[in-house]
Amino acid sequence: NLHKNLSHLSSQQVELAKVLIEMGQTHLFQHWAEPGVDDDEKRAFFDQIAKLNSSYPGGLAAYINTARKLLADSKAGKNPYDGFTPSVPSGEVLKYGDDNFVQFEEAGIKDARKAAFVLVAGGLGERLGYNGIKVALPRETTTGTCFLQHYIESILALQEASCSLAGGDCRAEIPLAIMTSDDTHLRTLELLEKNSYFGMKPTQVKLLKQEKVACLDDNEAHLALDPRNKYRIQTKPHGHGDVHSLLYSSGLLKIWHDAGLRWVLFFQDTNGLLFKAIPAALGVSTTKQYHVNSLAVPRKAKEAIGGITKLTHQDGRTMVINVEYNQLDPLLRASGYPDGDVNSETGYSPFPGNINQLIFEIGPYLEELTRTGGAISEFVNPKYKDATKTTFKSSTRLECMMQDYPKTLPPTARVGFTVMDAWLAYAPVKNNPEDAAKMPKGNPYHSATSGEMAIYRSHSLILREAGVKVDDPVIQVFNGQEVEVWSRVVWKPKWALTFSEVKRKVSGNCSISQRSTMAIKGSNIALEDLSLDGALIVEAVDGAEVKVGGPVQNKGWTIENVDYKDTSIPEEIRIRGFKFNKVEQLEKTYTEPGKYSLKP
Ligand code: UGB
Repeated sequence: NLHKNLSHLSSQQVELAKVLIEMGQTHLFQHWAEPGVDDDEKRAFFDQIAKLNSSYPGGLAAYINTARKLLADSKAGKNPYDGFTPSVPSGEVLKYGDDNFVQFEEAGIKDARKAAFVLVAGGLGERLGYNGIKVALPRETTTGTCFLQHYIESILALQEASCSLAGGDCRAEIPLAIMTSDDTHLRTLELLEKNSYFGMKPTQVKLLKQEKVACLDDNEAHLALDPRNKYRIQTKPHGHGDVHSLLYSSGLLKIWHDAGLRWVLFFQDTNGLLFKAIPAALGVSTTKQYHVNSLAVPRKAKEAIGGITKLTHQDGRTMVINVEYNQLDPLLRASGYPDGDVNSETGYSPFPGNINQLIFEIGPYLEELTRTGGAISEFVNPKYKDATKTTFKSSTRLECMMQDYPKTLPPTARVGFTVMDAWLAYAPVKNNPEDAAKMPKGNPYHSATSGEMAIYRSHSLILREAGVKVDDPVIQVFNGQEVEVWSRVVWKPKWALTFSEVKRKVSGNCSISQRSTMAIKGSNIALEDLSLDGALIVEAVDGAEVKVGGPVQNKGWTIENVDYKDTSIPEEIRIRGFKFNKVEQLEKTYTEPGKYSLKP
């Protein structure tokens, strides 16, 4: 059939057909109609093949070869960690607010103007089951700011703070790249455009769309035809590891490097606390000159985040790398830890939890990607029909994870990690209410409920550390999850990015009661002898200097339970299990520059 069709194909199509035939993929053409029939479909088939070929480092041939090798290893039951012994690694463990932490924060802010940020946001968030894109979800519902807005405002605040530390004469624009996929691309672009890029210059933001990869039908890596269209290959997502090849093939990494940037910081779609940890983590990278620095938090055994592990090979090689949550327990059991992944006497697993916030030094990173073409270590996870492992229940594909990048680095590479408290650094929104409520007691829910409550806890604890008397939280249950409810305190990133900045803006005897809400939206708002029992919302333009103090008392905002099954309530609210009733508040907005005092 193909031969009959060949004379009708362009030279580029013939080349692609040859690659497929050489790679044992003739089955793709067996059902082809006579020349002249289905020609549009045949053209579309080759367009798809061309795309699959160009978007994978080394092309389709490399993809099929790797797939055959990994499928053979999987069939033979080969352990990817064969020959390696795991042990607990040592890294930089930071304590919020101490001198060391403050110094790292300052070093981080100083170098932030030489950083570029990369948000991986191509995932659909199947575990969460939310209908929209995850970056459009409110990070908290006191202000309703969505994740993407918060991320952009944090980057802009870093840019401003870093430039003023450099004497104010720098014109740095910290770039933001967002990896999207067919599932998220248009909606991400629309969110940005509808909101004028949340204050960032549109040229500062680059969207890089990841492509899906070809599915595989069997151990010989025969490409799977789409069951809905015999002229298409079935495709599935390849994973967040695509970010490396995209930064390389788009030329963006080289542009950043040539512009004198030194750091690239990767982050995920729904961690509302992340930017509290960025200054200090970047400070660790600059001070220790780490080529790779992963952020980690204490991890409960079996929590669905990877464990940072030191792996020592029989041949002497060692590496410090993330071992994904589903592999850590079997690896430990197979190598001298008969109980597997269990909590130690500290109540946590001895292996710190990877939160996939990675900081790379651009120079060595670009060098490595130039060597590898952006390809990183992959894996395959076929679901076999039976123990013979000869047929699959459904087609499979190769996958990759961005944190596996260090796997191919030489032993001379400086790879480290930084552990911070989870209350400060990590509050992802990954699980739907039903699954979250089933979490073993003591394990984090990682839900919309816990994600929002963690924001209030973090802000309350930071204020406490800065000397504010913040009441203890109360325990409440929302959507079947028991959470600590702290005072609902939030501030814009430009108010304070670091602990020193918070301390500069808080003075005298300040106190906040548990039932209170406080939102600070402006950079020059100082709290002086403030005693808050109710709700206080202060907004000020840059240039307006506001002192807020004295007793503020009103009925405040109350919290009402809502059920996640109640579809009369918008999805982004009901997945939290609560909403605020704005009964009474003191709300003040300063729109003109000047000096003001807000003292009721
Ligand atoms: N993502 C993409 O951009 N493209 C894809 O193809 C897939 C995902 P998940 P996962 O910190 O909590 C990771 O699904 O993969 C984006 C780490 O592997 O939320 O189960 C997606 O949009 C794990 O070690 O997480 O687990 C999202 O932003 C641990 O660190 C991000 O990739 C865990 O995250 C992560 O995707 C964690």
